[in-house]
Amino acid sequence: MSVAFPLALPDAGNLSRRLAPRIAQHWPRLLDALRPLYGAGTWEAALAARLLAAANARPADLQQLDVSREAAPDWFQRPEMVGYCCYIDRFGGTLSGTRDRLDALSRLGVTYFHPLPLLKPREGNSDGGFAVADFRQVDPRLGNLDDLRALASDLRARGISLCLDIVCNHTADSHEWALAAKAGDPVFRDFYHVVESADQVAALEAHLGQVFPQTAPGNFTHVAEMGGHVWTTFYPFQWDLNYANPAVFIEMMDVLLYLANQGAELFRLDSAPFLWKQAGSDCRGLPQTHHVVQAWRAALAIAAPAVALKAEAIVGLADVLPFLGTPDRPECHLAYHNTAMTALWAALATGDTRPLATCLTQALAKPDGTAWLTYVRCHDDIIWTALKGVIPEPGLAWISDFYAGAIPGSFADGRSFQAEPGAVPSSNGMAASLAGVRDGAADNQAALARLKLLYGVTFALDGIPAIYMGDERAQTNDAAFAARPDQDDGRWLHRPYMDWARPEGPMHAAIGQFASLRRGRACLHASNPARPLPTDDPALLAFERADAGGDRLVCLGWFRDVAATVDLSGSLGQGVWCDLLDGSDQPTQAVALAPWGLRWLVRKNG
Ligand code: OTU
Repeated sequence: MSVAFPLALPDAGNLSRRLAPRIAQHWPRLLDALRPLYGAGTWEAALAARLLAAANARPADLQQLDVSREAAPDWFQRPEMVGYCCYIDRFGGTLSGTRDRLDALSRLGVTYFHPLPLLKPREGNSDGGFAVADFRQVDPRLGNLDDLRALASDLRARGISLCLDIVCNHTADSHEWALAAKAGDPVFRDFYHVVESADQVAALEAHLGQVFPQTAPGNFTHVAEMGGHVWTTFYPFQWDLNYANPAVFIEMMDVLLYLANQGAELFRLDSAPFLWKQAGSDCRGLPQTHHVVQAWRAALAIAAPAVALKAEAIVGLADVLPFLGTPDRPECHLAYHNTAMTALWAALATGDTRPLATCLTQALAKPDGTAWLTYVRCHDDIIWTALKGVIPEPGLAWISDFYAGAIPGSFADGRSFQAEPGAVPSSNGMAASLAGVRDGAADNQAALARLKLLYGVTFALDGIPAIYMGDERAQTNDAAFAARPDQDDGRWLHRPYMDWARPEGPMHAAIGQFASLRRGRACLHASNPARPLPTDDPALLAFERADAGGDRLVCLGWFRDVAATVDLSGSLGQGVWCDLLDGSDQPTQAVALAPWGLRWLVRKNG
């Protein structure tokens, strides 16, 4: 079977000179990923034509970016990388309003900006924009494509890369493909999964979990016009795409390339584990799903090599790691480090950092040339079941209750989210509220120390640390969400409008300091993983980041509400280390820790 590119390369604008080496390297990889799914066939020429057209349409400034990123492929691993995630309407009102707020990002040292979905959603409830009606249009309430391109180029001028969501598992029920399918077009019917009988639904359901068992029970929705039950893993208006159809792969690849050409530099692959369906399985993280992602990676490497992929797989670490691929079969550049995030919150509740150290040790299996997206909070719930196997289930249930405020003495002000019967409910709430900040309280000092501890550890891990909008001002829950239309989903508790009038306060200063200390610090390059160090006390987290050139940083996190002095000479040797955060000297045999203390230690004079 031929692995030659099926089309001649036109010579317009040096296209062939630019593309030939990339095609030689990545086209065979792309076929290698897709032929096991689709067999050899006419889809190959159709796909090649879309790749060429997108490469041809790539604006000159982005072509230049491609060249510079090919020369510096570690750009997303650099220590200066700092992320920021928000909803556009809640941050800047509109895309152009957001362009006026970029100083707020630069002041925090941000180099990566991830606005949550901003493409045209369905009308009414759209799951916060995760039900996309048109992948090539911006939500008209936020602006238009010109505004998006302008935002991308303003960001790039500041050294900030734009990350966009690719909601690749499903479309809105009002997307033109879904409308055509409903109107009876067999070509588009084949873009979705339609199951005819209730018995077939029951047989499939027997193996499937449920993501939203209360607000969206089951995985199928009966649609009369379709004469059957449409596969809808999430809300009934989110129709799962049928990746067994090569036309679906090609269309979604084209969406990636189109948005890359508008200026997106990273893509968050939403709900990545769910792409491929196979009767009799739980349809999560199937091998074919990885083939699809590997093929997207190869397509981008040909037509838009500046662009990086990030997997959104909020599952156990063993199921996240495959999304980072292998040296022969590269997949995503980045993946959410959700087990570290979840274990961090677990440590804050229990005072036991050992599960977190376990997660960090397991994460050492991450392949070279990739990085984690590290974070404290995001727009979703904290999913405790991702720690199954790390913390026994009764422990996870206790932690879930702790963050719902149901354990006597708990500092947390969060709420439980829906779970399947018998499963541990996940948790909602802004980071500040979960850490115990209460607006108007006489004393938020301990709560702020806890929030700072979480962010300080997250910024010391290997990868891009991402700030969730509002955390930099310790913004609390938006308890009024339920009164708003289409906000019956409990996750809106932690999706407030940015309170620009709120004082920046100590969290802003702390995050700004973490970001500036990261810059240029060789050991904090993502190629140097966080290695846990042994400690005598389960409440003490210690890990080191070390560079081959000798740069070394040890992060300490103390997960207790009392001050302590600890002896670290066993793992660090005798000597004096300096804390970059407060400038103090700390002899290794007597390191002083404040309640919920955090230290970034470097060897003195070394
Ligand atoms: C994602 O989350 C988004 O982040 C959510 O906001 C969306 O509602 C959802 O997809 C549908 O588009 O289950 O609780 O392993 O955990 O895809 C959040 C991945 C989710 C899933 C994740 C999903």
